[in-house]
Amino acid sequence: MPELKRVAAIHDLSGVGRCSLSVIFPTLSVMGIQVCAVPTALLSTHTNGFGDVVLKDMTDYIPEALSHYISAGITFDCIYSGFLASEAQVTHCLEFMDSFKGAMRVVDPVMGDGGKRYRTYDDRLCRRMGELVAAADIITPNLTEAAILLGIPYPTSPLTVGEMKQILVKLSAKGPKTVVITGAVLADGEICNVGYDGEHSAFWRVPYEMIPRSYPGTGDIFASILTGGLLLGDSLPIAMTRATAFCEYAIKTTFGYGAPAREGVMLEKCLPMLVENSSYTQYRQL
Ligand code: PXL
Repeated sequence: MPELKRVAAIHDLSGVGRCSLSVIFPTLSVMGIQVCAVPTALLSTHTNGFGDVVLKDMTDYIPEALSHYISAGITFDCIYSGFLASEAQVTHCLEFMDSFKGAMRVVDPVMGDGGKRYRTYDDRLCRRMGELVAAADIITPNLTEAAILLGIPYPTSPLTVGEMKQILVKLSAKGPKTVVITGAVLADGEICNVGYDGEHSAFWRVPYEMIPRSYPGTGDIFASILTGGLLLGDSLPIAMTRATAFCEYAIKTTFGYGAPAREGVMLEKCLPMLVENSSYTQYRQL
């Protein structure tokens, strides 16, 4: 029997808008990885552009599901968290991590984008997200989330490579060996996803073409494919390139069709690319 990796995905399920579990399931599944959903909240849509959202908080469900998994002898190769609906969910994510010691710990510290916090995140939840980051092996903030985690202003002008490296190293000093920041605008004119591998003191960048539109859920797709790549044995630069290449393709496809931005990228049209044999060579040293 082939050994398939299994991920506990502690994220919300938003019915409309192609983010979180709605994109994590298909992307990891086509990569041959089993997704076990641990929903943090059920939402009618994501919180960015559809007005008054219906939100059902699933905080109480999470520790009960964990107890069941432990008693049933179920194990996971990876604990991967994202959008959280309450401070208590940080504690529950930590309990998940403690319960499956060998599992890779990926924290996507979903808190905001474009310099702004998402409307369901307050100071206290953001502070507690810092605790989760400290327990992670790998984190995948965007630049907004990196600034929140470090308590610095959101950089509104391009960053030099030296400044970018400092941000990566400071985040890694909080605990995670591997830090990947999405959407970095660099002073040398490139828009990149940048990464730091603290174990080998290596810095990476994967440049991509900027499209003048922001699609919700692309951070989730990126983090999901990065996680999948690392679980399949990719090196960090290859996993970053795999994830960047797919996001760029999905964004350009969606932009090309003129589809409404708030509905996210046209994932259904793009998924086959994830199973094609591609060469991932665009990365460079930062
Ligand atoms: O894609 C991040 C995300 C996840 N979950 C919910 C969101 C967002 C971003 O808006 O609202 C519910």
